[in-house]
Parts: sequence; C-alpha cells; structure tokens
Amino acid sequence: MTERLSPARRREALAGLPGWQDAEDRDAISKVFTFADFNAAFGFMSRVALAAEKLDHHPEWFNVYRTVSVTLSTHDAGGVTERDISLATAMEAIAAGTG
Ligand code: HBI
Repeated sequence: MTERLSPARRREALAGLPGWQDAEDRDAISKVFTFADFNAAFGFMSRVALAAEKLDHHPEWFNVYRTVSVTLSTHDAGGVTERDISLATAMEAIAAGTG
C-alpha cells in the first residue's frame, strides 16, 4: 500500500508543482486550473481522465465553465502519497499542452 508522504517529501514535491497547495480541511493537495473557455477546460478533463485511468488514481474535481478545481488524495492511505504527485505532475503536463 502506498504510504503518506513525509513532511519533507511533501514540501519538496509541492515546490515542483506550480499553484498546488495543501488543502485546508484535510490531508490533500489542491489547485484551481483556469482555461481560455469551457471547451479547453473540458478537453483538459478528458485527457486527465485517460491519464487517471492509466495511473489507476482519480481526481476529485469540480468544473465551472473555464475553471477546474482539483483535489488529490489517496483514499486508501488517508492522505497525500506519491500517486497524487504523479497525477498532479501529469495534470501540469496536460495543462501545458505537453502531456
Ligand atoms: N484514486 N484518488 C484516488 N485515491 C485512491 O485511493 C484510489 C483512486 N483510484 C483507484 C483506487 N484508489 C483503487 O486502486 C482502489 O480503490 C482499489
């Protein structure tokens, strides 16, 4: 079972993930992505969905028009693990158009 990140590793991982921060109310990381329009936002979600399936790790997300609010946590571990960092990294690549 994947273990929750140590505080040091979590800080290090977040430093490499622009705009991601610790969730206020639980052991998770979150970010709000803003796109040019709904079409771009939904395109992002479609591509992330495929990546999530490949990683067998899924986001909790909320889409309003051109924003996608994302929260990542590993339910099995009750907090943030390397799986969340992998998915956040994939999201950054997809949002940058390189993923
Ligand atoms: N996604 N975010 C997240 N957290 C999980 O613990 C998780 C998941 N997707 C699939 C998954 N776990 C399965 O591996 C387990 O439910 C069996």
